[in-house]
Amino acid sequence: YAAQPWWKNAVLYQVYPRSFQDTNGDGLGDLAGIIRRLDYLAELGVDIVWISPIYRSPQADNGYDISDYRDVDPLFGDLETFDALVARAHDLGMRIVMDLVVNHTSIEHPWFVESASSVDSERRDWYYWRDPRPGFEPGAPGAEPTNWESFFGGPAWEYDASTGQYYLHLFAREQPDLNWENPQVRDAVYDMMNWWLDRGVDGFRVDAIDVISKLPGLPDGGAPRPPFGVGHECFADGPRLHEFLQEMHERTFAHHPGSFTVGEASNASPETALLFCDPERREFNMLIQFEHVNLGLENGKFSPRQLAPGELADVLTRWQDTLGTRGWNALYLENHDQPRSVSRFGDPSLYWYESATALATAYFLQRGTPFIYQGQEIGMLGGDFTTAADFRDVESVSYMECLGIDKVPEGLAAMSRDNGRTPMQWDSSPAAGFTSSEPWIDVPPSAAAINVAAQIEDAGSVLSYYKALIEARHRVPALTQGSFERIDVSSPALFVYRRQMAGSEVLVMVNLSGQRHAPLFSRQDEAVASLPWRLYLGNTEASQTTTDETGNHPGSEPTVATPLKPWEARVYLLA
Ligand code: TEU
Ligand code: CA
Repeated sequence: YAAQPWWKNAVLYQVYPRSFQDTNGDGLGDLAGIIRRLDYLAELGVDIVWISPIYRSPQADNGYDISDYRDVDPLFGDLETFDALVARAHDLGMRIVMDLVVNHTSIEHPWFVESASSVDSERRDWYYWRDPRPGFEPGAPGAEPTNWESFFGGPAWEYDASTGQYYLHLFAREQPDLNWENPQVRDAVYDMMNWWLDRGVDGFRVDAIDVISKLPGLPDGGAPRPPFGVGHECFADGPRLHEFLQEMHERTFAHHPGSFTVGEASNASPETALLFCDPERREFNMLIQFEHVNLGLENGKFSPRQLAPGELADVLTRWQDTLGTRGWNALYLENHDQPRSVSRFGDPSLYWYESATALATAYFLQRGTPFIYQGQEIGMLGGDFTTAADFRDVESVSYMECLGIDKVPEGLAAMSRDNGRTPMQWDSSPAAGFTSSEPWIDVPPSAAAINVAAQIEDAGSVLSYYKALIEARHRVPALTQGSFERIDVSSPALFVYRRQMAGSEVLVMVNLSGQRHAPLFSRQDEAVASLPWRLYLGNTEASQTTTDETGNHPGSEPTVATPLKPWEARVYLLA
């Protein structure tokens, strides 16, 4: 086979440092905590660790508001500890990927402080400063330069009385947008990136990258497109976006061959995703897209509707088909911005184990690089948010402030980003082994039963199942290089797909519902169904997750025609 980039055969694990492992008893996770748990990650089989921002930051958005790109926040440790972390990870054969937040800085970044100091500041143009709308009292509602809404709700402009102008912030008001039109800004960003790459970092996950290029003239926006607000079309996928990304590649990654890059693009469709990840365009290796996690949010981010069976699988299939063999998918169900997948897409009360492992099987074996978010590998559930005081996230806190009530609406409790930010559940002690003191955010009650200590020795646990999936990705060539082909078995709840290449073939069958379903292969696919498949991995007792050294599965095996139990998952190899 043609030599392929290393990251196609890799599994990535995302660490949210604030919630991973505390070592100094301040209730906040830290770099020393990540170092302590690197063995756990290596043992799991992880190849890449993406660490959410650890740079110096006032923490208005948990580190996504950076005040010094070249230092570590004292909350997390220092540069020396970071270097030690990278070195230790490399010793264990893992790579370290940093979060790169360059659509905006913190208001405390010296660039912004200088920019805000006067309309004549040399750095005034490093950010977007505009006059109030003519005819309006400066600072009064309606005087914002455009009608754009911030991702976190409310206007995307903040008035600065001292210079009489507004600055743009697509996210929180503590996160002013950098002006990418200014070449000095871009130079400063690329210098900083090279500084980290030279230091030994293996790549970047590039935050909110599809909004760095704004429409010239900054016009008003039209109707909102939920879950996005007004003005989205004026800054998402802007006219110079790809020019900037190709320049970034040329100036940074091109000088660090083998570095890993994934962009985050909330606006991407499968068609536009190819613009970012087609290798010939030299931008990113892959893209974090949002279509599947935004399903059912047409009425707003905090008014989710029930998904119909098959909706999730249909979207994922479209991404597989459109990216095809040209692009490459970042495969994920969870991250620090999303609710826990079992809570959102599964059935935590009746089929916790089955739905956690079925969802895992459904996404993990597709064509692309699988991402695991900390705690997902043990089937962690969302938090328990009943009053406004339970929230920590800037987005949820300001949403509650706007509502002006104390009782938490169901949709917010279900969708709040804090669901993904509760402490990693290492054991069943009161703070889940995360800290020796009070954690910065509550540990959910489910931690008593769902934790690493309870699962690590158990071959039938969610954790062991993830381990088996990772092993499969490393062992079975078709899972990396094979084509993807969805097979219609006439039931929308059944997600059946085949991965295929010369000499290696896999059939994945997942029931994404709480009802039993029999697969009905079409005449055209009967030939596929009758191939000599042998069961390799599954989540029912009849298909225990353990296999012997030859990869063979002992015991009685369901055939591909056997009806699937609620949330049953099976993985077959061609004998
Ligand atoms: O997220 C950007 C993004 O587009 C969304 O996930 C956004 O957080 C969501 O729509 C709000 O509900 C990235 C980071 O992942 C996120 O944590 C940061 O808050 C954001 O950028 C700003 O840096
Ligand atoms: Ca700490």
